[in-house]
Amino acid sequence: MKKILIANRGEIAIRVMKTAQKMGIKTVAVYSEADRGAPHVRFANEAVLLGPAPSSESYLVMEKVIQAAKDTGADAIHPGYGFLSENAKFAQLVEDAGIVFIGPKPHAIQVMGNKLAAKEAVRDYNIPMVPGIEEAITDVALAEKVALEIGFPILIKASAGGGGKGMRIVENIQELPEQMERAISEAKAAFGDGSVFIEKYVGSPRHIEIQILADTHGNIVHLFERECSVQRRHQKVVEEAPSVVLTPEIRKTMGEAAIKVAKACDYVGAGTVEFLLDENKKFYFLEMNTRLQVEHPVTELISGIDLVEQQIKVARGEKLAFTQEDLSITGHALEVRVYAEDPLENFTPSIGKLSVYKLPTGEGIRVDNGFEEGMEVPIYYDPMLSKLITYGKNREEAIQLMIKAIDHYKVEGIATTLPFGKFVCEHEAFRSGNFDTHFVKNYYSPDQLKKQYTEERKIAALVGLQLYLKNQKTVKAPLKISSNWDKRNK
Ligand code: MV4
Repeated sequence: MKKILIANRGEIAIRVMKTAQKMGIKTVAVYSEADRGAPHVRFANEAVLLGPAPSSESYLVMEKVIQAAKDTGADAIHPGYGFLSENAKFAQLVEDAGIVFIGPKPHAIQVMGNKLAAKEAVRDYNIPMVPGIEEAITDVALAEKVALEIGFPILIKASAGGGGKGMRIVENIQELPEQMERAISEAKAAFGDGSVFIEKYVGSPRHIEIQILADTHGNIVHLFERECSVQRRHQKVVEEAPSVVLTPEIRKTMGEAAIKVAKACDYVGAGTVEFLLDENKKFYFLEMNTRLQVEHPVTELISGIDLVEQQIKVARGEKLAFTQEDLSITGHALEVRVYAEDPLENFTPSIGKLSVYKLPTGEGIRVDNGFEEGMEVPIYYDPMLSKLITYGKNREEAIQLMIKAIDHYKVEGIATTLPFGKFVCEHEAFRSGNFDTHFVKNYYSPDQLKKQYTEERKIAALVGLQLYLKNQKTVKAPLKISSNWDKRNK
């Protein structure tokens, strides 16, 4: 493998290129008209213009991406996350073109892209799943029977959905017919597939996912968990590894369950198995993400494994160079996603120019960034600017370092979610580890954030006053000295 085309933009394109560079592999960037001046274009050895700004005319056009690889002689394509990364047809087209797709086989993408197909695939592997039905349901009478069996509240989920899209909580039997009808028509409209199924609703779960890595020789390992419970409307905000709630025993059984899920779909490469963990620390398989995830850096830091390097090695047909026993957790890592969104204005996208953009640096601080000072934030794509990641000996150290790093991250011209990240890191529920997927809903409001600003201003004023008083004292001293000096020189 001599040259990799990265079918993505922003921080993840640069992240992948860095590892390719380290491995002595050349890189090809692709870009849209809106991204002509983007850092990922300059970071690559070569770059190919795909088309107009909208991703539907550039980053999502499979034929253009594959043609760009052919034109530049790239022998592999890394899809990053989002865009074409979980498109089975794209993976197939890449393979058909004689190019290596750095990711799983189309079959695994296809199976895991459909929740019911995923449940069916793992059926014989003894994986804990939330009580419910494993087939698409259209008949209201049957739904009522199932719901009464498993008990309310229940959750209706779209089979083609994922990441929380197309879900509906149903509290009682009276609501069921109407909610089901709505769920079906929504699923049809959103995914072109009206299949829905029913699960018992787990009220206060934590979202914990396991990173796995599989080679083409049948070896599969897990790289422990990431805790992703702090999210807002299915958008993760803060992630960490390890999770404060997992005991070594649960970690081991969850890890083994994740490996079985990977086996069930003949998985190859880096993937993530999502679980819910309920208040009794029982875990349930939710879905599998067949790509490198945004939050992969926290796993890299605690495991010491470069996941992109492993993806490339697996794609080259190499055997994993380590076994499960070789892997262990060292330290604690946190990630705060930095979005160009205003936390005081209901997280609406904040558009404009990054008139000031300065990243924090230092030991234990990693910033996976895709932007630079003077750039406009394009409105066409995901508004994530970067990921701020800290690593410490323990959780407290990682949190303290994160708060410091947020303070040293200077952005002017647009609003970002950095203050929101700090709010989370300073919150008692987060610090104690006693939180679930309802953290943001339960504790966050713009007023809370404003209160934090006011507190900070008060402290800043007090520090300022103290400095002023101290300076008055020190100002007196040199005056004396200078008068002495004066005398001596007279
Ligand atoms: C659930 C659930 C409760 N009970 N399933 C949301 C994303 C998708 N992967 C599955 N999700 C959920 N499935 C049952 N049976 C609660 C969620 C859920 C959630 C899961 C992970 C992270 C954040 C979440 C926020 C709301 C709901």
